[in-house]
Amino acid sequence: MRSHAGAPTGGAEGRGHPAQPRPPSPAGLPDQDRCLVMGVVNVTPDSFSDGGAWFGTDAAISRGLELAAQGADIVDVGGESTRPGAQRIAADEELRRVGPVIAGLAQAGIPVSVDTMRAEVAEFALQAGARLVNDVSGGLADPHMPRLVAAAGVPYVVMHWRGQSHDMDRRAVYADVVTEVCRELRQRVDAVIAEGVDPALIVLDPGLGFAKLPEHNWSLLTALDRVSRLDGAGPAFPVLVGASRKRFLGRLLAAPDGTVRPFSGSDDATVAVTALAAAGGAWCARVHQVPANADAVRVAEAWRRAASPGGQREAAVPSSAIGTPRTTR
Ligand code: PMM
Repeated sequence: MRSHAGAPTGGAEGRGHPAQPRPPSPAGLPDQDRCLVMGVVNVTPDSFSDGGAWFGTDAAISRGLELAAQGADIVDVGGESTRPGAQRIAADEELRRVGPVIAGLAQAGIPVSVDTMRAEVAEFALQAGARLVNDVSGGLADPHMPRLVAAAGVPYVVMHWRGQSHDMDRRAVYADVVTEVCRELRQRVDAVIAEGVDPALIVLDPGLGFAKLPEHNWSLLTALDRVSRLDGAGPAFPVLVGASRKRFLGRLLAAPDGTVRPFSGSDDATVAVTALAAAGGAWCARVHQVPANADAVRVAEAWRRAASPGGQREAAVPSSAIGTPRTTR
Protein backbone atom coordinates (compact mmCIF):
# COMPACT_ATOMS: atom_id res chain seq x y z
CA MET A 1 0.00 0.00 0.00
CA ARG A 2 1.24 3.48 -0.78
CA SER A 3 0.27 6.81 0.66
CA HIS A 4 -0.97 9.70 -1.44
CA ALA A 5 2.50 11.14 -1.37
CA GLY A 6 3.94 7.91 -2.75
CA ALA A 7 5.66 6.69 0.41
CA PRO A 8 4.87 3.24 1.74
CA THR A 9 2.38 3.35 4.60
CA GLY A 10 1.37 -0.27 4.84
CA GLY A 11 3.04 -3.60 5.28
CA ALA A 12 2.90 -3.80 9.04
CA GLU A 13 -0.57 -5.27 9.15
CA GLY A 14 -0.68 -8.90 10.06
CA ARG A 15 2.71 -8.85 11.77
CA GLY A 16 1.33 -7.99 15.16
CA HIS A 17 2.37 -4.32 14.75
CA PRO A 18 0.43 -2.32 17.33
CA ALA A 19 0.74 1.02 15.52
CA GLN A 20 0.05 1.95 11.90
CA PRO A 21 2.91 3.69 10.07
CA ARG A 22 2.49 7.46 10.00
CA PRO A 23 1.94 9.00 6.56
CA PRO A 24 4.61 11.48 5.49
CA SER A 25 4.05 15.23 5.47
CA PRO A 26 2.43 16.79 2.42
CA ALA A 27 4.98 18.44 0.13
CA GLY A 28 6.01 21.89 1.26
CA LEU A 29 5.91 21.12 4.99
CA PRO A 30 8.59 19.86 7.39
CA ASP A 31 8.81 16.07 7.48
CA GLN A 32 10.25 14.36 10.53
CA ASP A 33 10.52 10.77 11.70
CA ARG A 34 8.09 11.67 14.51
CA CYS A 35 4.82 13.49 15.07
CA LEU A 36 5.17 17.21 14.29
CA VAL A 37 4.39 20.01 16.74
CA MET A 38 2.30 22.97 15.59
CA GLY A 39 2.56 26.00 17.89
CA VAL A 40 -0.49 28.27 18.09
CA VAL A 41 -0.48 32.05 17.85
CA ASN A 42 -4.01 33.40 18.23
CA VAL A 43 -4.00 37.07 17.24
CA THR A 44 -7.35 37.58 18.89
CA PRO A 45 -8.70 39.32 21.97
CA ASP A 46 -11.03 36.40 22.83
CA SER A 47 -9.63 33.03 21.77
CA PHE A 48 -10.57 29.74 23.30
CA SER A 49 -7.64 29.57 25.66
CA ASP A 50 -5.12 32.32 25.10
CA GLY A 51 -7.32 35.19 23.93
CA GLY A 52 -5.64 38.56 24.25
CA ALA A 53 -2.20 37.24 25.12
CA TRP A 54 -0.69 37.84 21.67
CA PHE A 55 -3.15 40.47 20.38
CA GLY A 56 -0.84 42.86 18.58
CA THR A 57 1.55 42.38 15.68
CA ASP A 58 4.82 42.67 17.58
CA ALA A 59 3.69 40.46 20.46
CA ALA A 60 2.35 37.86 18.04
CA ILE A 61 5.53 37.77 15.93
CA SER A 62 7.68 37.48 19.08
CA ARG A 63 5.50 34.64 20.30
CA GLY A 64 5.75 32.83 16.95
CA LEU A 65 9.54 33.18 16.96
CA GLU A 66 9.62 31.89 20.52
CA LEU A 67 7.46 28.86 19.67
CA ALA A 68 9.73 28.00 16.73
CA ALA A 69 12.84 28.36 18.91
CA GLN A 70 11.21 26.04 21.45
CA GLY A 71 10.72 23.35 18.81
CA ALA A 72 7.51 24.07 16.93
CA ASP A 73 7.78 22.61 13.43
CA ILE A 74 4.94 24.81 12.17
CA VAL A 75 3.42 28.00 13.63
CA ASP A 76 -0.35 28.34 13.17
CA VAL A 77 -1.58 31.94 13.01
CA GLY A 78 -5.27 32.70 13.48
CA GLY A 79 -7.18 35.97 13.67
CA GLU A 80 -10.68 34.76 14.44
CA SER A 81 -11.73 33.01 17.63
CA THR A 82 -13.59 29.72 17.24
CA ARG A 83 -14.29 29.24 20.94
CA PRO A 84 -17.80 27.96 21.67
CA GLY A 85 -20.29 30.77 21.35
CA ALA A 86 -17.90 33.07 19.44
CA GLN A 87 -19.38 35.51 16.92
CA ARG A 88 -17.67 36.05 13.59
CA ILE A 89 -15.53 39.10 12.83
CA ALA A 90 -15.28 40.96 9.51
CA ALA A 91 -12.81 39.65 6.91
CA ASP A 92 -11.00 43.02 6.87
CA GLU A 93 -10.35 42.78 10.58
CA GLU A 94 -9.15 39.18 10.28
CA LEU A 95 -6.76 40.19 7.49
CA ARG A 96 -5.49 43.13 9.48
CA ARG A 97 -4.70 40.84 12.42
CA VAL A 98 -2.95 37.97 10.66
CA GLY A 99 -1.30 39.56 7.59
CA PRO A 100 1.71 41.25 9.20
CA VAL A 101 2.25 38.40 11.65
CA ILE A 102 2.36 35.78 8.89
CA ALA A 103 4.66 37.97 6.79
CA GLY A 104 7.00 38.54 9.73
CA LEU A 105 7.25 34.86 10.65
CA ALA A 106 7.54 33.66 7.05
CA GLN A 107 10.34 36.16 6.42
CA ALA A 108 12.14 34.63 9.39
CA GLY A 109 11.98 31.27 7.57
CA ILE A 110 9.36 29.70 9.84
CA PRO A 111 6.82 27.30 8.28
CA VAL A 112 3.54 29.13 8.89
CA SER A 113 -0.04 27.95 8.58
CA VAL A 114 -3.06 30.24 8.49
CA ASP A 115 -6.05 29.27 10.60
CA THR A 116 -8.97 30.69 8.64
CA MET A 117 -12.33 29.71 7.17
CA ARG A 118 -12.20 32.47 4.53
CA ALA A 119 -10.70 32.06 1.04
CA GLU A 120 -9.98 35.79 0.92
CA VAL A 121 -7.89 35.59 4.09
CA ALA A 122 -6.18 32.37 2.97
CA GLU A 123 -5.20 33.95 -0.36
CA PHE A 124 -3.70 36.98 1.38
CA ALA A 125 -1.90 34.74 3.89
CA LEU A 126 -0.41 32.57 1.14
CA GLN A 127 0.89 35.71 -0.59
CA ALA A 128 2.42 36.72 2.74
CA GLY A 129 4.26 33.39 2.91
CA ALA A 130 1.96 30.89 4.64
CA ARG A 131 2.55 27.29 3.54
CA LEU A 132 -0.56 25.55 4.87
CA VAL A 133 -4.25 26.46 5.02
CA ASN A 134 -5.89 25.28 8.25
CA ASP A 135 -9.63 25.51 7.65
CA VAL A 136 -11.62 24.37 10.68
CA SER A 137 -14.74 24.22 8.52
CA GLY A 138 -13.19 21.84 5.99
CA GLY A 139 -14.37 24.06 3.15
CA LEU A 140 -17.97 24.37 4.38
CA ALA A 141 -17.87 27.96 5.62
CA ASP A 142 -16.61 29.48 2.38
CA PRO A 143 -17.42 27.66 -0.88
CA HIS A 144 -14.48 29.44 -2.57
CA MET A 145 -11.91 27.94 -0.24
CA PRO A 146 -11.34 24.52 -1.91
CA ARG A 147 -10.76 26.10 -5.34
CA LEU A 148 -8.38 28.67 -3.87
CA VAL A 149 -6.37 25.92 -2.15
CA ALA A 150 -6.43 23.78 -5.32
CA ALA A 151 -5.11 26.65 -7.45
CA ALA A 152 -2.40 27.49 -4.92
CA GLY A 153 -1.32 23.84 -4.65
CA VAL A 154 -0.70 24.07 -0.90
CA PRO A 155 -1.43 21.58 1.91
CA TYR A 156 -4.95 21.86 3.31
CA VAL A 157 -6.28 20.84 6.74
CA VAL A 158 -9.83 19.53 6.39
CA MET A 159 -11.34 19.49 9.86
CA HIS A 160 -14.62 17.87 10.92
CA TRP A 161 -17.11 20.70 11.50
CA ARG A 162 -20.86 20.91 11.81
CA GLY A 163 -21.42 24.65 11.91
CA GLN A 164 -20.30 28.00 13.26
CA SER A 165 -19.14 28.32 16.85
CA HIS A 166 -22.09 30.39 18.06
CA ASP A 167 -24.32 27.30 18.14
CA MET A 168 -22.03 24.31 17.53
CA ASP A 169 -22.68 22.77 20.94
CA ARG A 170 -26.26 21.87 20.04
CA ARG A 171 -24.93 19.88 17.07
CA ALA A 172 -22.93 17.52 19.31
CA VAL A 173 -25.34 14.63 18.78
CA TYR A 174 -23.97 11.29 17.56
CA ALA A 175 -25.09 7.67 17.70
CA ASP A 176 -21.57 6.50 16.81
CA VAL A 177 -19.20 9.44 16.78
CA VAL A 178 -16.22 7.79 15.05
CA THR A 179 -18.32 6.33 12.24
CA GLU A 180 -20.18 9.60 11.70
CA VAL A 181 -17.10 11.83 11.83
CA CYS A 182 -15.33 9.56 9.33
CA ARG A 183 -18.38 9.57 7.05
CA GLU A 184 -18.77 13.35 7.18
CA LEU A 185 -15.03 13.90 6.69
CA ARG A 186 -15.12 11.57 3.68
CA GLN A 187 -17.86 13.71 2.16
CA ARG A 188 -15.69 16.79 2.63
CA VAL A 189 -12.62 15.08 1.22
CA ASP A 190 -14.57 13.94 -1.85
CA ALA A 191 -15.96 17.47 -2.27
CA VAL A 192 -12.61 19.25 -2.06
CA ILE A 193 -10.97 16.72 -4.38
CA ALA A 194 -13.83 17.34 -6.86
CA GLU A 195 -12.89 21.05 -6.66
CA GLY A 196 -9.33 20.19 -7.65
CA VAL A 197 -7.49 19.75 -4.34
CA ASP A 198 -4.66 17.23 -4.66
CA PRO A 199 -5.37 14.29 -2.26
CA ALA A 200 -1.66 14.19 -1.44
CA LEU A 201 -2.00 17.66 0.11
CA ILE A 202 -4.92 16.87 2.42
CA VAL A 203 -4.52 16.63 6.20
CA LEU A 204 -7.49 15.40 8.26
CA ASP A 205 -8.54 16.64 11.69
CA PRO A 206 -11.32 15.12 13.84
CA GLY A 207 -12.18 18.60 15.17
CA LEU A 208 -11.95 17.99 18.91
CA GLY A 209 -14.36 20.27 20.77
CA PHE A 210 -16.16 21.40 17.62
CA ALA A 211 -19.70 20.07 18.05
CA LYS A 212 -18.24 17.38 20.33
CA LEU A 213 -18.91 16.50 23.96
CA PRO A 214 -16.00 15.23 26.07
CA GLU A 215 -16.92 11.57 25.43
CA HIS A 216 -16.91 12.25 21.67
CA ASN A 217 -13.39 13.73 21.87
CA TRP A 218 -12.08 10.74 23.82
CA SER A 219 -13.61 8.26 21.38
CA LEU A 220 -12.05 10.07 18.43
CA LEU A 221 -8.64 10.23 20.10
CA THR A 222 -8.63 6.47 20.50
CA ALA A 223 -9.57 5.96 16.83
CA LEU A 224 -7.00 8.07 14.98
CA ASP A 225 -6.14 5.14 12.70
CA ARG A 226 -9.79 4.94 11.60
CA VAL A 227 -9.93 8.71 11.07
CA SER A 228 -6.70 8.56 9.05
CA ARG A 229 -8.24 6.01 6.64
CA LEU A 230 -11.73 7.49 6.83
CA ASP A 231 -12.94 4.21 8.24
CA GLY A 232 -12.03 2.36 5.06
CA ALA A 233 -9.17 0.32 3.73
CA GLY A 234 -7.87 3.12 1.52
CA PRO A 235 -4.65 5.07 1.83
CA ALA A 236 -3.91 6.89 5.07
CA PHE A 237 -4.10 10.67 5.34
CA PRO A 238 -1.96 12.56 7.87
CA VAL A 239 -4.00 13.45 10.96
CA LEU A 240 -3.73 16.68 12.94
CA VAL A 241 -4.94 16.66 16.55
CA GLY A 242 -5.98 19.84 18.39
CA ALA A 243 -6.64 18.91 22.01
CA SER A 244 -4.60 21.68 23.59
CA ARG A 245 -6.32 23.47 26.49
CA LYS A 246 -9.76 22.37 25.37
CA ARG A 247 -12.76 22.22 27.70
CA PHE A 248 -12.84 18.42 27.87
CA LEU A 249 -9.43 18.46 29.58
CA GLY A 250 -10.55 21.12 32.07
CA ARG A 251 -13.61 19.00 32.85
CA LEU A 252 -11.56 15.84 33.26
CA LEU A 253 -9.37 17.67 35.75
CA ALA A 254 -12.24 19.34 37.62
CA ALA A 255 -11.84 19.86 41.36
CA PRO A 256 -13.80 17.58 43.74
CA ASP A 257 -16.47 20.31 43.99
CA GLY A 258 -16.89 20.18 40.21
CA THR A 259 -15.05 23.43 39.41
CA VAL A 260 -13.61 23.03 35.92
CA ARG A 261 -9.83 23.48 35.71
CA PRO A 262 -8.95 26.73 33.87
CA PHE A 263 -7.37 26.47 30.41
CA SER A 264 -3.81 27.17 31.47
CA GLY A 265 -4.10 24.44 34.12
CA SER A 266 -4.58 21.76 31.49
CA ASP A 267 -1.18 22.08 29.81
CA ASP A 268 0.17 18.93 31.48
CA ALA A 269 -2.92 17.00 30.36
CA THR A 270 -2.36 18.36 26.85
CA VAL A 271 1.14 16.90 26.92
CA ALA A 272 -0.27 13.52 27.95
CA VAL A 273 -2.75 13.62 25.06
CA THR A 274 0.03 14.62 22.67
CA ALA A 275 2.12 11.63 23.73
CA LEU A 276 -0.79 9.21 23.38
CA ALA A 277 -1.96 10.68 20.07
CA ALA A 278 1.57 10.65 18.66
CA ALA A 279 2.00 7.03 19.78
CA GLY A 280 -1.34 6.36 18.09
CA GLY A 281 -0.03 7.66 14.78
CA ALA A 282 -1.00 11.36 14.74
CA TRP A 283 0.96 13.34 12.17
CA CYS A 284 0.91 16.62 14.10
CA ALA A 285 -0.23 18.02 17.46
CA ARG A 286 -1.52 21.61 17.59
CA VAL A 287 -0.53 23.09 20.96
CA HIS A 288 -0.33 26.39 22.84
CA GLN A 289 2.79 25.52 24.86
CA VAL A 290 5.58 23.88 22.88
CA PRO A 291 8.52 22.65 25.01
CA ALA A 292 6.91 19.74 26.88
CA ASN A 293 4.93 18.72 23.79
CA ALA A 294 8.13 18.68 21.74
CA ASP A 295 9.52 16.24 24.31
CA ALA A 296 6.31 14.21 24.31
CA VAL A 297 6.42 13.52 20.56
CA ARG A 298 9.98 12.22 20.94
CA VAL A 299 8.93 9.93 23.78
CA ALA A 300 6.07 8.68 21.64
CA GLU A 301 8.39 7.99 18.72
CA ALA A 302 10.77 5.99 20.90
CA TRP A 303 7.72 4.08 22.14
CA ARG A 304 6.54 3.35 18.60
CA ARG A 305 10.00 2.22 17.55
CA ALA A 306 10.32 -0.12 20.50
CA ALA A 307 6.90 -1.57 19.69
CA SER A 308 7.74 -2.16 16.03
CA PRO A 309 9.20 -5.41 14.69
CA GLY A 310 12.89 -5.32 15.49
CA GLY A 311 12.06 -2.46 17.82
CA GLN A 312 14.28 -3.69 20.64
CA ARG A 313 17.24 -3.02 18.37
CA GLU A 314 15.86 0.24 16.95
CA ALA A 315 15.01 1.54 20.41
CA ALA A 316 18.71 1.41 21.20
CA VAL A 317 19.20 4.27 18.71
CA PRO A 318 20.09 7.37 20.76
CA SER A 319 17.08 9.54 21.42
CA SER A 320 18.95 12.44 19.81
CA ALA A 321 18.31 10.65 16.51
CA ILE A 322 14.56 11.19 16.95
CA GLY A 323 13.60 14.34 15.19
CA THR A 324 15.88 13.93 12.21
CA PRO A 325 14.28 15.31 9.05
CA ARG A 326 13.15 12.47 6.77
CA THR A 327 13.43 14.66 3.71
CA THR A 328 13.85 18.30 2.92
CA ARG A 329 10.43 19.48 1.94
N1 PMM B 1 -8.91 24.26 17.38
C1 PMM B 1 -8.98 25.59 17.51
C2 PMM B 1 -8.57 26.45 16.47
N2 PMM B 1 -8.07 25.93 15.32
N3 PMM B 1 -7.46 24.06 14.02
C3 PMM B 1 -7.40 22.75 13.87
N4 PMM B 1 -6.92 22.24 12.71
N5 PMM B 1 -7.79 21.88 14.84
C4 PMM B 1 -8.30 22.32 16.02
O1 PMM B 1 -8.67 21.48 16.87
C5 PMM B 1 -8.40 23.73 16.22
C6 PMM B 1 -7.97 24.59 15.18
C7 PMM B 1 -9.56 26.18 18.76
O2 PMM B 1 -8.58 26.28 19.74
P1 PMM B 1 -7.87 27.65 20.24
O3 PMM B 1 -8.82 28.78 19.92
O4 PMM B 1 -7.71 27.44 21.68
O5 PMM B 1 -6.59 27.79 19.54
